[in-house]
Amino acid sequence: MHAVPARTNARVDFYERIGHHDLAPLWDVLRGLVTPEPVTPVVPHLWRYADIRPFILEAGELITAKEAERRVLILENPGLKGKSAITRTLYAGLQLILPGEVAPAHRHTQSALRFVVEGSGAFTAVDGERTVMRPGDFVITPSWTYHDHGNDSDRPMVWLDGLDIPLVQALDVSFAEGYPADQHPVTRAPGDSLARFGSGMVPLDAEPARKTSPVFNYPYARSRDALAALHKGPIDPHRGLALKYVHPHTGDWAMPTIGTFLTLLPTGFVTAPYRSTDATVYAVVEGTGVSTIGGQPFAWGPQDIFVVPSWVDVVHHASDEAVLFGFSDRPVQEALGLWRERRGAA
Ligand code: GTQ
Repeated sequence: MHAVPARTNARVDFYERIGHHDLAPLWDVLRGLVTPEPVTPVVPHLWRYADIRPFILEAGELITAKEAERRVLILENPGLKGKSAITRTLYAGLQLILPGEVAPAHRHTQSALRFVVEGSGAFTAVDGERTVMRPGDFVITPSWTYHDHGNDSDRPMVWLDGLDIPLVQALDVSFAEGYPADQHPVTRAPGDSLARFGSGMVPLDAEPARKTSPVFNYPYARSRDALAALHKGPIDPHRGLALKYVHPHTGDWAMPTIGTFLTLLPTGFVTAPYRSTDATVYAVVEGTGVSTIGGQPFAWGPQDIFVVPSWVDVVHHASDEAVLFGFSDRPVQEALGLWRERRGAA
């Protein structure tokens, strides 16, 4: 691209005059709009669970889940302060449900995922089916489905929420409403969706597939077993052993706006440099290691969360066998023909 044209007095005077008519000169801003490569305000960042856990529990003393509607501490990217966003299109937060609490039923056009970080045995109900959540489970709340959360266990429960809030905001398509009661009636037995859609089989005369996977809990035990079984086979040098969560009808991503995957990195494994256009949030399930993001090292352990911006090289080094859950807006980029990756240094 050529250099920015000089801002001569005559030009600046012109810009000023046309500004009053809600006009602006493209040539003065073009190079910042159509950049040769992604330019992002998003910065790499890591939240150490041990550091933030006390604040999550403190929030539990300040407000009830019911009053808050959702008692969540937002993981705000330091490059996006005040924007309630972890990347330009995605939101992430840590939600706390104390024993006996209920987060009341509502629905919204934003899609949500839950990834259990601490505790076991709380449930989320989606469209009349409850699923009990265990650490490492990946749970989906599809767009416009009623959902409430509750905790019948005797321990606090914390999970990572991932939502497409900034994307929905950019498109101005947010709709939301409460349900008249705290909890939506339960109409199906726990495990119904998984049995119906999650065993490599789907109902013979299934209704037309929806955009979001009907399997709304992908239990960690199963995903972990799959990765363990692949351990002896070939490993992608840039990605480690990586499996994506899929929609049983289409084989495509489980959610239309958020792509999710689980990665195993064997002990001592160092990934080759990798970058992609989808800024990605990682939650550490098992193991310890260091991820170097744009040359900056971030040491992580279980329950930590970190974010890799768009088009920045990442190298993961697992000190011991590690499992990482990841999510990004890749399905959106792929659907629009925009997604790119680069394997290895330039
Ligand atoms: O659980 O429905 O973190 O509506 C943000 C918005 C969680 C939820 C969030 C939400 C929810």
